[in-house]
Amino acid sequence: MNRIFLLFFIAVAMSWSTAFAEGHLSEFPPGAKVYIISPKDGEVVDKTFTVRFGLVNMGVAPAGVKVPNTGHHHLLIDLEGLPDMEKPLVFSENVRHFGGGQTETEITLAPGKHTLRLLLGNYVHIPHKPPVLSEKITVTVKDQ
Ligand SMILES: [Cu+2]
Repeated sequence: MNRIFLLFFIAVAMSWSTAFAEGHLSEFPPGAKVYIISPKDGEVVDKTFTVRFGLVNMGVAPAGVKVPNTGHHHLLIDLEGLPDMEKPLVFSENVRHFGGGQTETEITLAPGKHTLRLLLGNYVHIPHKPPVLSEKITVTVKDQ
């Protein structure tokens, strides 16, 4: 009985979140492009370094603010594959939100190779359709 109730609950929760996402999708603004200004692909960086976010043909708006052709940055760190592009992005160490409208951040990573990628999300953290996604770059953090 409990299991059936749980499955029912999951089904309701899933349909709710799909319906929620459908009502909150934002279209890809014409000519939009997001990219990492620095570091450059292949760069060797200190343990703590600054990542600068570049955005073309779109504006940055804080999370919660619904303005056409805007969004806020998400930094994908060492993320395998891509998140679900039709749902609000999760908050994690690998998916960092800049809901304040920040255009750069300082991060600290362990020595070795890491991948970085930017993904724009709209006012409810859902990627645009199609997504405004940067190239994935690889940096090497110095061993000290
Ligand atoms: Cu977000």
